[in-house]
Amino acid sequence: MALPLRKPVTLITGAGGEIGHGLVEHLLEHGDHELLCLDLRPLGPEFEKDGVHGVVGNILDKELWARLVTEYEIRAIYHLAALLSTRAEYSPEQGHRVNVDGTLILLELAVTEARYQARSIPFLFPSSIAAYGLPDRSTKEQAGRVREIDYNFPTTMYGCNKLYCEHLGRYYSEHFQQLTAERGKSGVDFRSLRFPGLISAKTVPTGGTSDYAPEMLHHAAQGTPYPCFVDEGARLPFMAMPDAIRSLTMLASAPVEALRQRVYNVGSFSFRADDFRTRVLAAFPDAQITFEPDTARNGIVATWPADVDDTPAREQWGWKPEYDLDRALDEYLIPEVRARYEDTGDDHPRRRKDDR
Ligand code: AKB
Repeated sequence: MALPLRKPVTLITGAGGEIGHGLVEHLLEHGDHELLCLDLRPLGPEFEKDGVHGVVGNILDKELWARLVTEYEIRAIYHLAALLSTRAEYSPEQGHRVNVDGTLILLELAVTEARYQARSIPFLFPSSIAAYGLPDRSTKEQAGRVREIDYNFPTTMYGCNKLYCEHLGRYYSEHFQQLTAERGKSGVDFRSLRFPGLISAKTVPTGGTSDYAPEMLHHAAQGTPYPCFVDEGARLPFMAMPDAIRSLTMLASAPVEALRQRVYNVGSFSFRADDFRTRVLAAFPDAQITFEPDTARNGIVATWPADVDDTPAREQWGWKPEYDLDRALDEYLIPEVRARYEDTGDDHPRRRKDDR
C-alpha cells in the first residue's frame, strides 16, 4: 500500500497554553495520529517527543497554513489558541482578530481538508462561561446553574467572540453554503464545550478573569503575597485541568448520532473566592492572600454564572467529572503544586501566554 503523501495528524493550535499541555500528553498516549502542535511562541522541551511536530507561527498566517497542508493531512482539529478575557479587554480588536478571524481561518481549513480527504473533520472548540452575561449579582445568585440557552449576553470581547464562534461552528456544520448544491456539506464536525475556570497544577494562565483561583494557589505554594482581584463573595464554576482534558476528548470521540447540539456546558465544582482561600490556607498556612478587588475585573466575574447545568452533556455523551473540589485539591492541585515549587524552586509560576 502506498504511503500517504501527507502525514496524518491531529492539529492543536495554542498547544503551549493551559489546556494544550495536558491535551498533548493525553493524545500522545490515547490519540489516533501524530500531533501537529502550533503556537505563537516556541514550545517547551516537553513537546520534544516522538509523534509531536511543533511549529511556531500565527494562526492568522494563511501562507503558513498553505505550507502546512502540503505536508500534513489534518484529520482532527483542537483549536485552543485564543486571547483570554482580560487580555482581550485591553486590545479588543486584536482579541477579535485572533479569536474570530483565527477561528474562521481554521474552519475554512477544515472544509478544505474534509473535501481533500472525503471525510468529516472533527473540530473541537473550547468556548467559555464568558459566553454568558448575567445582568447583576442578585440575578446571578437566583439563576444558580444556567443552561446553554440562558443569558447569552456576554459583556466582554472574549465572551462575544466565543459565543459568535459557537454560531460560526454551527453554521459550518449544518448550514454551510445553503444556497448551493453543496449546502450543509462542509464536512466540518464542530463540537464545543463552555469551559468554566480551569485550574492546572502545571501552568498558570495569563490574561484570564478566572485566573484568580490558580494564581492564588500557585502564589501560596511559593509564599509570595497574592492580592486577589475579586472580592470574597465572587463565585464561579471551576474545573481541574485533568477533567477539562477528559471532557474535550470524550466529546471528540462521542458518536455523532448521540449528539443533539453543538455546544455543551460541562461542570465540576463551584466556590466563593473566600472559601477557596480558606482551603488554600489550610494547605499553605503561611500564604499571604488578601482581597483587593479590581472593580472592573470583579464586575466581569459578576456577569458570569455561579454554576452551570451540564445535563445535556451527561445525558448525550456520558459526561461526569472525576474531581470535586476536595479531590481536586487533595489528590491533584496541592500535592503537584507543592512538589513543583519544592523541586524546581521556580521563582514564579510558569506564566503561559493567554492561550486556552
Ligand atoms: C478567562 O478567564 O478568560 C478564561 C475563561 C473563563 O474562559 N479562563
